[in-house]
Amino acid sequence: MDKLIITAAICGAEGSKDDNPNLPITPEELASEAQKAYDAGASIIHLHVRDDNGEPTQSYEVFRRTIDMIKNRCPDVIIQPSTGGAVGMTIEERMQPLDIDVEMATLTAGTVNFGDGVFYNSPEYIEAFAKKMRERKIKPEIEVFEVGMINNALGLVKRGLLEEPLHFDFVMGVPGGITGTVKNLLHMVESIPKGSTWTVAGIGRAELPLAAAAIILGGHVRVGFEDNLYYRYKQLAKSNAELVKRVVRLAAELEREVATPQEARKILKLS
Ligand code: KMH
Ligand code: ZN
Repeated sequence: MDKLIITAAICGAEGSKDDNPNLPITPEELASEAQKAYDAGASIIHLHVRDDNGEPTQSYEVFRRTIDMIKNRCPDVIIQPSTGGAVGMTIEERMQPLDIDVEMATLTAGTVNFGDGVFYNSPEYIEAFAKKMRERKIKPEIEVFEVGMINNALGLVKRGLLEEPLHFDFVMGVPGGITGTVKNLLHMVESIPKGSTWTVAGIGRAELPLAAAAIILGGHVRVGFEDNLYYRYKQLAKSNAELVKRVVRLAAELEREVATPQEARKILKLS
């Protein structure tokens, strides 16, 4: 098995300091949180940013400033900005971080209900994100909220818009998307082309069991405040690093080594 790549999704677009006061919001807080997650064992930072009011934004300037700050603290970490942003954002807003020199970014492969809203990713949107990432040589992490989205991604491969080997993130447990069970994870894993890599982002209470399953199955793991604000039932997480450290301990018990960012680049075949 490859070494384990841990992604820290440190902020997201949905949580607030009212939900968990430890949620990082400002560029300084995001950079400090990213460094602690990196020191704990994360090799990828999945990044959302917020405006001065703490609301989600896809602003080029805010992303630029935050990424510079993170790179100053941990130069070799892989930064993966979100192109999903928040429900209701336009494609133009969501595209902005792709103008920054980043190695990876997310690419959601279909529309899904998302709580009370709709996370809109029409064929036209998906194609536009894929084209831009291909032009900019940014490796897409294909976000899959429902198993049918895998087929959408394979359609992009046929049309030359995505290049194999593909890298998937199974986001499981969003209200409106696929539920976060190990049975569903196995179905996802069995549905992707041979030679692909995958990670799993279990939402809320699905985070821990799906992380354990991914370690055993040879996948990779995403944890962090974007997916789960709690350490355990009724106990808020103190930091993203606390969630990363638990995955590192689990991996050690299961005898799976954790990848450095350089090792992660090789596993994911980043250019
Ligand atoms: N905030 C969600 C609506 C991504 O980062 O690409 C979308 C999301 C996916 O978080
Ligand atoms: Zn995200």
